[in-house]
Amino acid sequence: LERLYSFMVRLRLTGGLLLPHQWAAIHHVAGKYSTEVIKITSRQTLQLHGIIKADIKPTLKSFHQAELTTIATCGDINRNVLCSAHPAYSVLHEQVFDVAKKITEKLLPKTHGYAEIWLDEERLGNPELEKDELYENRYLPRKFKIAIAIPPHNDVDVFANDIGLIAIEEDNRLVGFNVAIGGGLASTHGNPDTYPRLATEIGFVQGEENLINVVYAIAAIQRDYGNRADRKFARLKYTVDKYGIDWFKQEIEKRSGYPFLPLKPYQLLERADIIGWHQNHEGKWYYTVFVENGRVLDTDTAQLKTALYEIATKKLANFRFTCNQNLILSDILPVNKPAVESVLVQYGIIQANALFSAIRQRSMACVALPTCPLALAEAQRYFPSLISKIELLLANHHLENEPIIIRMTGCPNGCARSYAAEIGLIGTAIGKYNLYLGGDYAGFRLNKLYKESLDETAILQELDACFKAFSQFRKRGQSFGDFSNEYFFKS
Ligand code: SRM
Ligand code: SF4
Repeated sequence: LERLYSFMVRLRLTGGLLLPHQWAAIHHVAGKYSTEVIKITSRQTLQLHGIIKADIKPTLKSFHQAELTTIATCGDINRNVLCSAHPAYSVLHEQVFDVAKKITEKLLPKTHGYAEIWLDEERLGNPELEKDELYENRYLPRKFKIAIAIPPHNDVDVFANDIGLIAIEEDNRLVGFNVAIGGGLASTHGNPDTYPRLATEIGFVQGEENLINVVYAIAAIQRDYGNRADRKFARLKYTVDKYGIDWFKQEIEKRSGYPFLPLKPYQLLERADIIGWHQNHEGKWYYTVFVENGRVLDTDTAQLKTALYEIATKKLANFRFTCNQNLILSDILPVNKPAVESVLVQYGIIQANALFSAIRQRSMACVALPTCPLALAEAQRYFPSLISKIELLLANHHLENEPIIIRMTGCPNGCARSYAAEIGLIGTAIGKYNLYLGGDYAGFRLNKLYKESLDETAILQELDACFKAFSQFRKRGQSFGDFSNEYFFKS
């Protein structure tokens, strides 16, 4: 008798966009094969958990019928390419989204194995057809991540990626991208040689074709020079630090044939999703739903899963996922807005959204227990109740409207990007967390370790003291992250 193995599957969803029939398909697959909860991830896609081994193939086939795939969403390969999700932030949104799709295509593996194994397609039997110039026969040394931000929004946490691209707009035109390399967040407790790192900007690239060549060259350099002996040091950030930025930049220029131009100025101001109704440049509406830790399900107070299914089956909106694990119902024609509104009210979504505090709206936790095998502590199951207690502390110091970015992960891998938060909590053991402070609001600065291995009582005591100092000594308009960085880490 075989053990009852169960698995998680993750979709590849460039820029986090789903059409209504695809959401309906996922709704059915989740009901039939998984735990029924649909999880929006911190990389703008969806995961289903608890799929037993025998159901994997039917699951992937159902996805395929809905023109969806799970190819290369795990493993040592380019992962889901992120793209700013907010349709109203710029008229360039569609153009940038197309660039993200082209990068995805360029860096997809050429193997036919996925189709043969999971979709029962015929074996090609001709290795020539599967020749893969980028991945060759060895893939990359480690996972590889790319994100594109559209200023002034940094919802993608662009500098946390191996390659971060910042779209540059001049006179309402997309003129190119600033390129940053070497971001990555994981570290290992007790191993100071491992570290989180934000990507370093190296230059500006004009034109889409040049950009794709530059991105391809970076991946190829990592393939050739990345550490294949020790997986702990195999991410691009270590390759960049080992060989140096100057060498890396020259090597990209040599391989791509494109000399970088000087960096262009831009401003990143915001990482949070702005909950509620907004209108884009074409007059279409979109509604951003706060989905706590990305878990789409029905509760007593709000039946989000049912509401979304109804919106999908009536084809009232597209579905866009944000890197803050939230959902945007987008591309809503003005004539359909009342119908969407009525579904959202009927199932309690608009009422629930109105109650979320500023800090909760900016909170994010990773999956952690019980499904993540690497978790040392709870995260998404526990964080909501901790936030409720933190809300009370903030209210005591008259800080309840303070927009603080707070994130929790169950281990130092940083899947909810806890190292890039103003307050980061990183699990060390069951019920214990390291407390990090001092990241900035827009995502340009990592936080720093403030106190180690705290239980809940100690976390709340420490934060209470921090909020007290903040309310007394902050400079006018200073964010909590900037205050903490200055006040608690002055040497
Ligand atoms: Fe992650 C591994 C969940 C975003 C760094 N991550 C895992 C695994 C697959 C555990 C495993 O290897 O067995 C987790 C599955 C848990 C579960 O039960 O579902 C997992 N990671 C997640 C998600 C679902 C967290 C979430 O709650 O949203 C995110 C899925 C993203 C996606 O759609 O592809 C997720 N992971 C991230 C991020 C954030 C990001 O990419 O913006 C990071 C930090 C950035 C980075 O990569 O540096 C991240 N995950 C890791 C690492 C550490 C990588 C490293 O450099 O060492 C691991 C462990 C590993 O790769 O060995 C890991
Ligand atoms: Fe699992 Fe750690 Fe990632 Fe959380 S941060 S999902 S505990 S690997």
